[in-house]
Amino acid sequence: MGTPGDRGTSGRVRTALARLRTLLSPHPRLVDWSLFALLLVVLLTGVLGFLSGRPDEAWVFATHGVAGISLVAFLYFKLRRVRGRLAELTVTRALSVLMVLATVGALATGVWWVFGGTLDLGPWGLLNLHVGLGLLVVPLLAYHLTRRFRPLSSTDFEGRRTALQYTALVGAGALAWRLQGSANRLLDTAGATRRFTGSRETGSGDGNAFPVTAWVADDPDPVSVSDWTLSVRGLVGSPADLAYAAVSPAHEDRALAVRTDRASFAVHEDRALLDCTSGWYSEHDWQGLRVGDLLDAVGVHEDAAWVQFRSVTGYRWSLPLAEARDATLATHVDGDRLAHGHGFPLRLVAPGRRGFQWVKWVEEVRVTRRRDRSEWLAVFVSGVEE
Ligand SMILES: Nc1nc2c(c(=O)[nH]1)N[C@H]1C(S)=C(S)[C@@H](COP(=O)(O)O)O[C@H]1N2
Ligand SMILES: [Mo]
Repeated sequence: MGTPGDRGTSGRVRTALARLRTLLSPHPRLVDWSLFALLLVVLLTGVLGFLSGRPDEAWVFATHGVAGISLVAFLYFKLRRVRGRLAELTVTRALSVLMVLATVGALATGVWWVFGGTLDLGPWGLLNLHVGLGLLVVPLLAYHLTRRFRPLSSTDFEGRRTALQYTALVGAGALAWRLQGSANRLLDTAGATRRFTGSRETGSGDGNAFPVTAWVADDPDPVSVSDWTLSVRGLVGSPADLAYAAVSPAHEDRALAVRTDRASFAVHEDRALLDCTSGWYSEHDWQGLRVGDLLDAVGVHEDAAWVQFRSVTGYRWSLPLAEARDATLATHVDGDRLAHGHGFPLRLVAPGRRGFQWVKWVEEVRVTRRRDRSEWLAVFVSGVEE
């Protein structure tokens, strides 16, 4: 309802929007292939993001964001074209609908996260839901391709027009991605304190007061230092078993355990930032021993290339030898003894690596020639099988 004048205005706006859509919308098959390409980029950078945390890897997250936002326009063109097909619902179409829902859900949770949203799903949060929805797209997309694959042909391209359309659409995506940063600061949302990885700050510099996180199900009983030793094995000159007193700062726990015949180590301190893929980060001064000092004490074979850190739970991760030497096996955080949840008596501090690689409750350091591929599986199942 409204006056004839209103109708005139809204009519004109509608005509203008329709014209803009016609102007910007690529050939249908090109829309489909662009959607596929953008989904691939978003999925690959999403997975790669789990392994990225150093500032020079920021492009991974920028690409993820820009491609995600660009997806919206192509999704709109596509849905406008196919919405009539829903009248007759087949299994293939139902799965396509599910794929659209998962994609829109992943986009919505991603945007919500960027603007500071949170969600409490028991052990999981909003970012985990975002990842879950994204992963759900993978099999649905594979199935969709087997049913609906249509090759691109050169007639789908319209030269300059197509080039301009893509410049406008992806440019708009990049601009929107840039503007969200300013919008976040302006509105002062919880999203404004994000790192380039998307993680938000919590508990930095405050000892043990930061979240305790298990990747999936690792939840061992507290480790008693009287039953615990740090074993150094693999390609080393002289394998060693060290008591807590040998790896902890000299002023602490002298009476706790009989020293082995090894010299104890210089206290090493490193300020490093733990960035968990579930969306938080915390920066601390970690005290412990430098892995390089430990390796020097036992001697490393010439053909050693990897150092694996193994938890009492079976959880394990490897670092290349040179990087491992600079890592820390921490007994303390900000001068406080590590709490059980944070990995007492010993946890790996691997600067620049994502949190899941900072193995807690370390009981063995293993020097190897080749990387142990099974650790990928161990990260997921450790704690589950018990
Ligand atoms: N043994 C073991 N180490 C582990 C984990 C685990 O589940 N088991 N979780 C990892 C994950 S996902 C993160 S983010 C950090 C979290 O360390 P925090 O619990 O001290 O915050 O530890 C990592 N080290
Ligand atoms: Mo994590």
